[in-house]
Parts: sequence; structure tokens; C-alpha cells
Amino acid sequence: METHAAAGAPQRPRVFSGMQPTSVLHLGNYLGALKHWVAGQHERDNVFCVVDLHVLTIPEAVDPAELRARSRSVAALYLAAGIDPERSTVFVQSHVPEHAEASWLFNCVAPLGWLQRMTQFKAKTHGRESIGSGLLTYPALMAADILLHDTDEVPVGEDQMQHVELTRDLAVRFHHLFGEVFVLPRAVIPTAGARIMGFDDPEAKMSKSTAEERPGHAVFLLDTPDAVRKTIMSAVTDSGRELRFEHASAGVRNLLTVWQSLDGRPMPEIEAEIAGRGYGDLKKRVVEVVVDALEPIQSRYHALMDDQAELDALLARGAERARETASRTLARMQAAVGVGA
Ligand code: ATP
Ligand code: LTN
Repeated sequence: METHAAAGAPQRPRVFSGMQPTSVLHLGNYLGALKHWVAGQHERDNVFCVVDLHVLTIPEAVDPAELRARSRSVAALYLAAGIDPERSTVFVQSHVPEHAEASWLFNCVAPLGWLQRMTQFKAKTHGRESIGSGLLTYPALMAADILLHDTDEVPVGEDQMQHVELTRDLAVRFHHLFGEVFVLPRAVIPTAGARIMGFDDPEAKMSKSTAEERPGHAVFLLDTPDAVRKTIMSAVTDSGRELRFEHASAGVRNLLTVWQSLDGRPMPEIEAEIAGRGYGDLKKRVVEVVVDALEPIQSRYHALMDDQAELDALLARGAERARETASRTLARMQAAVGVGA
């Protein structure tokens, strides 16, 4: 089965992506993924998931009541950022039990070595004394997410490329063992904003987990203008004055990338606007651009969160729609391996 279109479905490519409700989303999540989901949703058939089961791979990370609240809040942020629930299916992963069930089948075909090679697994286990096995088998659940929905394209930041490639490899391995079942997906990585770095450490990717431990690391989508100003004005740069992207240090490049990704103009125009000025001016300009971009997202977010019943109804409709495709694919998987009623 080559593509979703070849599977007899509408001609538009099917898109699937997701984010973990580990905390409020940050600018990296927005510029590396969410903004591109919004921009591409009109020409595609979209499924966007809040992957709450993935959060449990680090069980001590989130309090249960908080996890439930964060799942809703991340779904509201998808919508506030511009995901249109009429065009896109938005749902919470655990509301569609086929995902967990299919992930077991992928666990059984995934060679241990493939899972142990994942950079995210190595990074997240580094220095930890006790590791749950869910952290290792995380990509089998991600493969279930993607493959259950006959996905053609997976728009993600650069850090998730390896997981999407593994998903494809698992699909091919499943096909060798049991016959053709899946559409083969590919990662779609943005040309700008694919890797936003921490404002306090431009050598490390901006990450929700790091942000929890280090104020000044990230700007969150729900930050007040004052909080945005504080983080960006204290961003690590260098002691020079180089503002041309190609020649700038990592911290300055990161600030220019944030500006350019939110602004949309080509980098030379951004460079021309800031030419002859210093890093302080660059930071002030980036603060303005970020605050302006966040303001409409925040006001839509608060309106959505004020009507929890409507948000829950929308997520219930999303789960129902997602379940239709997921259960069909799971039935094909079960028939292929010889389980199920
Ligand atoms: P965690 O630290 O909890 O692993 P995270 O901040 O890495 O979280 P995820 O939920 O893992 O966020 O990622 C959601 C999406 O955001 C993915 O598509 C991922 O590639 C993208 N993304 C995450 N961090 C960045 C970043 N710094 N720059 C660009 N894209 C990013
Ligand atoms: N591992 C991803 C989150 C994720 C995902 C997915 C992304 C889980 N399932 C399916 C795209 C498609 C991450 O961003 N850390």
C-alpha cells in the first residue's frame, strides 16, 4: 500500500502529528511543528493528537490530575494556534484505545537494537538511575499513532526525524513478516524553525523538560509579555556585534531564526532591518515580534478554556472520528498476525 490516496481514500495526503502534554507548549513546539500544521491544513486531510500516553514513559514527571488538565490545555492550544476542528481531527491519544493495542503488536516486531539506537532514548536515560521500559518502547507507540491513520506525511521538528524513519522501518518489517497492511509515511521537516535552541544555552534544543528546571530556557506560548521580555533580554549571545545570520554565533542565529520564522520575510530583509545596530536592539525587536505573535493565540486559548464542556465535546467528536480509521487499520493488523475476534 504505497500512499493514503492509493488506499482508495480521497486524493489529499493524510497528515498525522502529535505533541506530548508534558507542559505548556513553547516557541520551539510552535515554530518547529504547530505553525506548519496550521499552514498546511487546507490542502490536506489532517489528524492532530495530544499524545498523553507518551508522557507516562517518565511516570514521575506529571501528577495524574495535572496530566488530564494539560491534555485539554494542549488541545486548546492547537485550536488557539489555528487548527480548524472542521478540517482537522483533534483528539487525545488515550481516548482511542486502538493506539495502545497496536503498539503491543509493534513492540513484538521491533528489534531491541533498533529501539536502543534512538537518540531521544539515549538522551532521556542519560544519568538516570531508574528507567521504565516504556521509555525504550516509546517509538512502538509512536509507530502505532502514525500507521493506524494511513498517514502519508508527519510534520515534526528535526529531533523527531529518527522516530519517523523507525516507524517506516517497522512498517516495512511488519510487511515482510505478515504481508502488506500500512501506508508508508515520511517526515516533513520545516526549512525554518526546525530546531529552536534554548535561550539560556544555544547549543541545546529548546525542550519542555529542560524548561521546567531552568527559567530563561524557553518562551512558553502562554507567557505574559513581561515573562517573554525577561527571557529574551537575558538570552545568551556573545561579546561581538555580528548580526549577519551566516557569520553570527549560535545565540544570535537563534534569535534571528525566531524573528524570521514568526515574521515570514526572508532572512536578508530581517538582516537589513537590524544592520548597524547591537544585540540589545535585536533582542528588543524579537520581544516585540514574539509578544505580537502570542497575543491572538492567548486570547483564543482563554476563550476556549472558559468553555470546558464545548472543548470536551469537540475532543469526543475527534476521538470518534479517529477511532474509525484506527479500528479499521488495527483489524487489518490483527487479521495479518492471526489475533482478534
Ligand atoms: P520534551 O522535552 O517533553 O520531550 P519537547 O519540548 O521536545 O518535549 P515534544 O512534545 O517532544 O516537545 O515535541 C512536539 C513537537 O515539537 C515535535 O514535532 C518536535 O519535533 C517539535 N519540537 C520540540 N522541540 C523543538 C525545538 N526546540 N525546535 C523545533 N521543534 C521542536
Ligand atoms: N514523539 C513525538 C510526539 C509524538 C508524535 C507522534 C509526533 C508521539 N506520537 C506521532 C508525530 C507523530 C515528540 O514530539 N516528542
